[in-house]
Amino acid sequence: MNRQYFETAPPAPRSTPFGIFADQAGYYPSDTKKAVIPFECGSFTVTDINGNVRYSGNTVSAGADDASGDSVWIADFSELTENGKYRVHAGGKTSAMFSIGDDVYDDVFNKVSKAFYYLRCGCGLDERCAGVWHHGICHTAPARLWENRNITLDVAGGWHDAGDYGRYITAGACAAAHLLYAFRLFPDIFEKQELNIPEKGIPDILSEVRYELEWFLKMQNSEGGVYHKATTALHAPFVMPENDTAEMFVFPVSSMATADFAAVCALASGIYSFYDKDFSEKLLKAAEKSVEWLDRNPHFVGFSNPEGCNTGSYGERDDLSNRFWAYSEMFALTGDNKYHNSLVSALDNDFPLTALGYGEVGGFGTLAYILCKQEKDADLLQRFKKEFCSHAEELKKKADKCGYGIAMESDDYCWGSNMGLMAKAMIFAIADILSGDHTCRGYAGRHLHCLLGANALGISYVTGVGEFRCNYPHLRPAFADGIEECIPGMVAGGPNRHLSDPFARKVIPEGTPPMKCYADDTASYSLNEITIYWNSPAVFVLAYLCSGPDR
Ligand code: 9MR
Ligand code: ZN
Repeated sequence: MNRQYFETAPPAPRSTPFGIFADQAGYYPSDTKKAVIPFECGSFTVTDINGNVRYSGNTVSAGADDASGDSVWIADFSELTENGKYRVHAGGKTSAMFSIGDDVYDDVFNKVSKAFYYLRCGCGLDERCAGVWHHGICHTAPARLWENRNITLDVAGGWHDAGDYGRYITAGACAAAHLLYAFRLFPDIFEKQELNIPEKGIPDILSEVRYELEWFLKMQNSEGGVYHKATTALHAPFVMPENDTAEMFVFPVSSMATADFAAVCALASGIYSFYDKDFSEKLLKAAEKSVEWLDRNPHFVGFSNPEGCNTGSYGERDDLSNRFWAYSEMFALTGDNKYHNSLVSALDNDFPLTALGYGEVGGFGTLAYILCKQEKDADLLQRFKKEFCSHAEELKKKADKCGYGIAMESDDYCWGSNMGLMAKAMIFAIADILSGDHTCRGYAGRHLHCLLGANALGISYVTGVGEFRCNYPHLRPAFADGIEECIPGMVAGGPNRHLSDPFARKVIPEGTPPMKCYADDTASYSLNEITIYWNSPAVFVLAYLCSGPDR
């Protein structure tokens, strides 16, 4: 059983038994392979599973690292290319075990992809697909409109957002977009992937995303507006989803939700047209209807929690990038000039053009434009490509200054920092594809290495992956199921220097360096929750790395 959620005297966070930090999944044979050592030592060795030394070398100082507060030394064992299982040793310390081989990320790729199945709502999880983590049917009762309690509607389905059981359109749109663009850019890897989910016939990832999209379609009202979220009034207690029986509400329409909905339905319509014409057509019609709503409602319709509701709000200050994304996807799908005009007008406003998050979504819009087959404005196309490529160049400079080789600065360690980490790797992946600058691959890889253990706490932030890994995320079923091993493949939010919950403030001493502001404990929602849109960029990055040129 997990530790108690409500604690009076929280235990000190578990710390790694290892003193040298490497990617606990491992490295491809041809990769650059570097372990990070947070203490001075001259030489290091790498041993195989039998304890035989297979490589030795001298460490190189990488100086003081701001975010971790440590001075670090690098053990570069790139010359070791033979398949096997290894550990790095230096100064009497050792690393967790890792592999070198062509399949080192297959398991983690499958696990982070399968995580969405475990988060399905409105159904039970079958033992054949979910193993020990099976559970009963959840959240199928009709929901009530928050603003008109006489109206009930069926909004069953989709994925639970996170550690909570809420379902939110903008969050879902971001996750679905990461997965759909991953499929679009790296289809071969998904054609081969087997996730052991109930549906058959089309690539599993598309069945999984469709599960979310079917819920999306239920969230559109008759005028084309899209309800912002479906949640209970208050966050559920830490019970299994089938035991969360409080009344479900559907909250008012927002223009962000409506725009993101239109964008994702348009994007999906193009992709599913190769598999299911009727579904694709349905998505197109839904997208058109929501874009018409946007045209009729040019002003921002934001969202904040009404009195009496404490679930996620996903409020935004404006809907500029959301509208741009919607018009760009509609143009990409249809080639219709009216959408081109609208997307160009949307660019009169200022917003980041490479952001791939749940709030700022401009990067999805630029990607839609870059990748589509329609006749495009050559200058605009160039401008969008350049945005990604110069963003990657900026990130390279930051990464080269960091002891852990990543483009994360102290300020980047905020709530859900592992999403930022993966989003940076996505920029490198996209820049690689657009520019042919293959050095980007190594930079993307470093960000994955950090996620999987090459970080200042030596922890793998993915449940079920690595010898020392996160196992107690803020995730209701993982706590309530009574099973010691967490549901696998869940990406934890990660270090957050702002310590935004009471547990974090209790266990993390003031002045702790940003990269170390983390505790693997159920109680800490600002450090250790999981969400669909923290998993989805990891799927994208892994799809990219697993589809490398020599694989
Ligand atoms: O991911 C969100 C993070 O960026 C915000 O700082 C935080 C506080 O507003 O909320 C996070 O989103 C949560 C959402 O509101 C409800 N479901 C769980 C999400 C992850 O903690
Ligand atoms: Zn549910």
